[in-house]
Amino acid sequence: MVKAVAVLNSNEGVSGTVYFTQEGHGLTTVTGSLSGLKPGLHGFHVHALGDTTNGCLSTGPHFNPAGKEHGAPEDDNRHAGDLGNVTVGEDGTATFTVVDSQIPLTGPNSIVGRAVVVHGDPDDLGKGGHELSKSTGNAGGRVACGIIGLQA
Ligand SMILES: [Cu+2]
Ligand SMILES: [Zn+2]
Repeated sequence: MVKAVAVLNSNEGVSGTVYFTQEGHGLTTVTGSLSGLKPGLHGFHVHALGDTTNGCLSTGPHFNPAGKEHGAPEDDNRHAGDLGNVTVGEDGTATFTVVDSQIPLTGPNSIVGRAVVVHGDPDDLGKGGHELSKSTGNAGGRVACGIIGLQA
């Protein structure tokens, strides 16, 4: 079992922790909790770079080793980092579990050392018809992010 964690920080009052586990070469399970967000859907992605020198802006685009378009987690044509949306309740918090096949913790496409990013708006999953739908899901600003690091 390989484990990783990202502690999310923000200068907009959002915080949270996201845990990743993977058994062998199997699926990766993502569990997390977030607080300080507006209620509703928020885009949730793995971005390519573990660089927060300029806040969440410097984490680069969505992790996309296969050179595909932005999409929903269940789509064939999606970025590896496309984990869809998290749902925030009226109290501003979210707890979630995501199971995914494209975000391994080992090997050439490992997400360790990259960043998890939460956005201010819903991810349209590539289907919104906006000029940004096929690149970012038009999910708005990057309100919190954290670098994914290995855990004991
Ligand atoms: Cu993102
Ligand atoms: Zn994407």
